[in-house]
Parts: sequence; C-alpha cells; structure tokens
Amino acid sequence: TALFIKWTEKLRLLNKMNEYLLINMARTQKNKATAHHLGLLKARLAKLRRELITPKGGSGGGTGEGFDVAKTGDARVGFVGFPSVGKSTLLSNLAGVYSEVAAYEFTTLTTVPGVIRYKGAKIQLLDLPGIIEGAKDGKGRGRQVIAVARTCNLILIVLDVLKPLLHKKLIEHELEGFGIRLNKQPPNIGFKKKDKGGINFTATCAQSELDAETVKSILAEYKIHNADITLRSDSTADDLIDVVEGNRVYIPCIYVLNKIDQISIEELDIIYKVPHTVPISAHHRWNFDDLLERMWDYLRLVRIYTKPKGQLPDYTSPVVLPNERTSVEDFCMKIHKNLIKEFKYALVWGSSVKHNPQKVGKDHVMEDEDVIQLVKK
Ligand SMILES: Nc1nc2c(ncn2[C@@H]2O[C@H](COP(=O)(O)OP(=O)(O)OP(=O)(O)O)[C@@H](O)[C@H]2O)c(=O)[nH]1
Ligand SMILES: [Mg+2]
Repeated sequence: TALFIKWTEKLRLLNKMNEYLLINMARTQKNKATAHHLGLLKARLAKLRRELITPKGGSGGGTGEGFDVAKTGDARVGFVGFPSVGKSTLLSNLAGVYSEVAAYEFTTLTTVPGVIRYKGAKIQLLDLPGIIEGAKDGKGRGRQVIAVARTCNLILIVLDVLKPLLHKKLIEHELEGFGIRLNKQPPNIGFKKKDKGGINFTATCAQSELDAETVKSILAEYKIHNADITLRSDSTADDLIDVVEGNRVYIPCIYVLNKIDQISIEELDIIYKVPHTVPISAHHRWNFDDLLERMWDYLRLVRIYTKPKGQLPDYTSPVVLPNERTSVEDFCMKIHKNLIKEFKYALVWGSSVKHNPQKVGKDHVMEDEDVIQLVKK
C-alpha cells in the first residue's frame, strides 16, 4: 500500500503539472524566457512520467501478464483505438480469426493475435483491448495495451468516422506519453555525455526554440553538466528530451477510419485527404485492398528470393527482412545463426548490384526482390 500511495501521489502531481503546462502554453506569448521555462517543465514532466511507467524492482505493473503474445512472422501490426470502433471486426474479417465482436464497449479484454500472408510475408496482427483517455498515466488497461503497441512494427489507429476527429488526437497523446513516436524520424541531435568540460553546445542551423541557456538548464534537470550537444536540425525542447531520455520508439502509423458505410460520398472525399489515413468498412470488408497495400508500404519489408545452385529462384516463399537490416549477413542470420560460419561468398541478382549476377561479401546490402545464391566454404 505504501507503494500504491506513492504512485497515486506521483500521478496527481503529474496531472497537475500537465495542466499547468497546457495553461501556460496557451496563455503566454512566445518569448525567450517562457520558452526556457516551458523547456524545463517539459523535462520535469518527462522524468516523472518515466518513473511512473517503469516500475522499480521489476515486479508487477510492467507489460502485463497475458497481454503480450509471442512474436511470430516477419512483422507485427497492432490495432489501437477506443472501445467499439471495430478493431475486432477488422481482425476477424482481415485474418479470418475469431475475436469477439459486440455492440457494447470493452468487449475485447486481452490481446488476440491473427496472421495474414501478404506478398509472401507473414504478418502478425494484434487486436488489442480498447483504451481510454488517461491510459498512459495508468487508467484502465491502457498501460498494458500501449506496452504491447511499443513492440509493433506498425500501428493501426482505428477510429470510428461517426465519432469526433478529436479522438485521433487523444489516442496520439496517449501513445506519445508512453514514449511512442508516430510517423516520425528520431531527432537529428548529437548527444554525448562526458566526465568534464561543461556543456559544449553547437547548432549547425538556425534554431527557433532552443538556445545554449535552455539546453543547459534542461540537461541540468537530468543532472547532466558535461556533454556535447549538436543540433543538426531546427529542434524543440521535446526533441532534446526524447534524445536524453533515450527510450523512445519510432513506429509508422496508419489511421484507419472505420464504418464508412455510415457516411456520404462527399464526406468520404474529405476524409481521403487526411494524411496517413485509409477509410474502410471492417464490417462490409470495403477497401481492404487499399489498407493492405498501405500497410505493406509502411512496413517497408524487403523480400529476398533464394536460388539453389543450378535451379530457378523460389519466388513463392521469400526470406523477408526489415528495411534497416538487409545485408547478406542479416539474410544468413534469418535462416540460421550458424550459416554465416560456412559462408564463402554470394551471387546476387537485382537492383542492389551493377552486374547480374554479382559476387558479393557478407556486408553487401540487398534491396527488395533481389535474388541470392549462397556459396559455402
Ligand atoms: N456500421 C458499421 N458497424 C461496424 C463496422 N465495423 C464494426 N462495426 C460494429 O461496431 C461494434 C463494435 O465492434 P467491435 O469490433 O467489437 O469493436 P472493438 O473496437 O473491437 O471494441 P472493444 O473490443 O470493445 O474495444 C459492433 O457492433 C460491430 O458490428 C463497420 O464497418 N460498419
Ligand atoms: Mg474488440
């Protein structure tokens, strides 16, 4: 109970600061002093939030028993949204897996996995329980849901077109609060802690929010007094805090607007213009082709076809790699961890090479739909 009291106390403090921050951001005109002040507050908030979401001693409260299912396939896609938006209907009709559908809220109480095969890749789909506002700060089952969302390669935020678009913002806010960054690149900030020498601040381009003083005081919040900081793009206090906190995950996201059977063509035209959005009807299976194609684009998977010596390549079952790890070595590791020991060289056909085939070593980086033939020692 002592732990619980401490925890609720923190939560109360966090909410208070959040409120204060929002009021301040709305009220004050932007000037150097307030920017400085807000930067500091943001850093404090981020620190408190981290303490809240990472339980000390590792017991309880973490990812949540029974929530996390085993990772299978080449990529994992999670469905996140408020209750009754149609997440389970989408899983059932997309993957042919049964997940209870009902008109009342909070029908799904745990993670329900499904698998689809698309363009030769096995993609795991996770139907997650509905989350509510305040989930990131410990309300409902939201914390467990978002902890699973953090492990996904792509997040589908499922929204009900009949509900206010504000819901999109609310869900984004919940995920952001848990260290998930949607459709965003990591900030282009160099950060290196040192033993001495003070704060060495460099900006390689004009900064509209941060200056040496603000950076210094934000770092002081983290008790960092010696470090090299290089801002390589116009950065915000939030960007800097993300880099210092260091536990952020950058995940692509598609907004799936469900229940379009309930709206007019004119309304649909407007929705289509919102970036990262795919309108569907999960119930009627409308526009699933578009959704799958978009999921494929956002996952940025790379298919490598294998060619046994003297035979045609096997185009039916590619080895599927994530876009950021597509070297010949990565390919070998995906098949078997001992394969690289026997590796002599490889022959590669496709867009990653100048000649077809080309003899390459283990560091060669391959591209989508390349063909490879391994030559062993
Ligand atoms: N009109 C319409 N109704 C839909 C559509 N998709 C789902 N529904 C209905 O919306 C209700 C909720 O669907 P679920 O799939 O259970 O929603 P959920 O997001 O899984 O809800 P929770 O598990 O409670 O978070 C059900 O009555 C569905 O029949 C759709 O495309 N059009
Ligand atoms: Mg459900």
